[in-house]
Amino acid sequence: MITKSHTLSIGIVGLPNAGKSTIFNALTKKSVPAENFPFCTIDKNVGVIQIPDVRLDRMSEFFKAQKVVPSAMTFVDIAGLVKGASQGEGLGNQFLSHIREVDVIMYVLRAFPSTEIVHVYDRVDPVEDFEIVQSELILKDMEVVEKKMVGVGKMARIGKEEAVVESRVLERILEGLSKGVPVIDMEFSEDESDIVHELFLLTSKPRMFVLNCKEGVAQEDLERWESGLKEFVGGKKEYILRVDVKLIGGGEDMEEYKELLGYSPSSVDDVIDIAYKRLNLLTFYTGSEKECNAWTIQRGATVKESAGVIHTDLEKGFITADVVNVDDLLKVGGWSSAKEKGLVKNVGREYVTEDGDYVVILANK
Ligand SMILES: Nc1nc2c(ncn2[C@@H]2O[C@H](COP(=O)(O)OP(=O)(O)O)[C@@H](O)[C@H]2O)c(=O)[nH]1
Ligand SMILES: [Mg+2]
Repeated sequence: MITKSHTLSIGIVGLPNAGKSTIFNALTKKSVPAENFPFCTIDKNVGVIQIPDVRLDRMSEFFKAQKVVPSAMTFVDIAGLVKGASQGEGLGNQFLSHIREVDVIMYVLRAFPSTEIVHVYDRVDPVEDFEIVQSELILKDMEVVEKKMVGVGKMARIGKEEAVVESRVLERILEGLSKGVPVIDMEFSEDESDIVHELFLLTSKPRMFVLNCKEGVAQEDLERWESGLKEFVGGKKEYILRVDVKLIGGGEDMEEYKELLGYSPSSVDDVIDIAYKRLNLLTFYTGSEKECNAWTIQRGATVKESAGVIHTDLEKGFITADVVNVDDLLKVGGWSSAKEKGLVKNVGREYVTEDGDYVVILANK
């Protein structure tokens, strides 16, 4: 499944007082004005930031481009969930609908003790906090699936073949959810995955974790929590970030503070980088004196699908594309020498776009 998107969005989820808004503010300090990105809504809980990209910087410098459009990332600060949110306790329900729209869920988990800032459950246990929040999402998904099953079941009983297949998938999802398994951890065939995707279930989204720490938190606690969370991100420790809100934006006393902490806390760029990896994305480029663009697409996408990110018409009318690695292009001094040196490949619709490709698309209008 290819996400055709010039931006991707990350929903910040967690218990109240976990530090979500603090981290959201740090991340979006470098927010771009919303009018640069017509697709984004104006909302104080939504921040759009540009993805730092040295290749795009070099390319726009080379072309002396009049306009530069980097890829963007949207962060959505979703208000705190507590037990019972799926039933609509507090404002829970409303915020669950915000999560539905994001590509990745970033769980912010409180890993700092404090006497002044109350923890809703009066203890520090990020792994359990995650499980509480996730079970609310699971309950919400169960509700959606159950509702869906009613309609699909009817169609299945009158013998609609697609409905029979869908109904089987729904049953399996429900069974998994009722055992506490989020959809992302269930296995589906390719056809089934399409059905699952259409449901936009909350627990089908990839997860990443931010442990909101500060100095004085014991290393062994951090390590224990990380290993507790690891299984939820396919065993990949890189999807768990230790963040210190004081340092996320960088700072002058960084080095001194690192020593105090005993590790290097993550920066805004690290968070973006990991989210990018989590979604299995790559960047490709288009550029000229007029405008230089960085585009985002999932790995595995063909050049024709990539063309669709730029414009749907380019995908529809796709004929062929010329491709060269952007660094190579700049190294040899531009298009004509890249062509002369045989670096430019002419490719068909089945070509799989690579990270760093500079593409020129030929399409029927
Ligand atoms: N000591 C300390 N306080 C923090 C930290 N992160 C957030 N806070 C404070 O905890 C309170 C709740 O944070 P907030 O970001 O609003 O939490 P949210 O409810 O998850 O959005 C605020 O008073 C923050 O200043 C942290 O890492 N250390
Ligand atoms: Mg908040």
